[in-house]
Amino acid sequence: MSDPLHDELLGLALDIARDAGTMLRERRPADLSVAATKTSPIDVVTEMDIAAEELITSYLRKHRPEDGFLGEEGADVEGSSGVRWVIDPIDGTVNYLYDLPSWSVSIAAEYRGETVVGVVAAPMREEVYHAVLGGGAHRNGVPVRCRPAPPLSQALVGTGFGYLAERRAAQAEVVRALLPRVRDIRRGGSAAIDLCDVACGRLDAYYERGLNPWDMAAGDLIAREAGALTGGRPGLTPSTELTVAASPEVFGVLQPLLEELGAWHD
Ligand code: LIP
Repeated sequence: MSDPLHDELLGLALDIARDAGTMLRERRPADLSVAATKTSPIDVVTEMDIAAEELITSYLRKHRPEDGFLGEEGADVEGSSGVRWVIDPIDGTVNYLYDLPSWSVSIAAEYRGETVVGVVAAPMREEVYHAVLGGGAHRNGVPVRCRPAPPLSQALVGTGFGYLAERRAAQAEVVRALLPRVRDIRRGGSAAIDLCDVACGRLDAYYERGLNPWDMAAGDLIAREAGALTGGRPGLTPSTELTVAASPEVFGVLQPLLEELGAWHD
């Protein structure tokens, strides 16, 4: 039996993720440039990231004025309803800047600290992924499940890299050691899409060090509701230190290997 609060939060998230995705796709300036940088000269923000976050937070605040917000581009409001929205207005900003198609709008809703709704819109794929806690994962409204597990040597593994040279050097060493032990590596550029690809069986696994809450909040729930396991270092939940998502059998082999390879530190 569905929860009326979850249903309301899902409806709002689906509506505004789709609208923001349409705005980003149809109004992307041909001469889009970098508006600002954050942790390094390659950690960029565009005017469209800022515009999309404003569009999303304004819509949600209009419908649920007592909720809290955490957004990549600065939204940080303590609410009083128990609900907090965790928003990445463009996940895959560098791809969006270069007009590459792998970017998404990621919106999660937490209730009393637990993610209960996750929505990821991938406009250039014409796909919207969603999950409600306990309600399964969906792509364009159709249920999805993670891929039956292959041996690690036949696993297609997604990953990503940070914006600081020292961290990228350490991450390259992990990939160097991992690559001969798996089918192949994919680096898509949007953690939210990578997590949804695990949910849909398009990746056997995904891992990354350095993600922010807004990168992973929605995709983590979608992956788990599709039957994947997610975590960080052994015994820990996904975090900035390390995020791992995979079908259970692949997860059971990959997580200890990433621990051995030091994927959790620079
Ligand atoms: C991106 C992540 C991606 C990571 C990039 C970047 P952003 O988020 O989704 O997985 O590898 O470095 O952090 O910054 O585009 O919202």
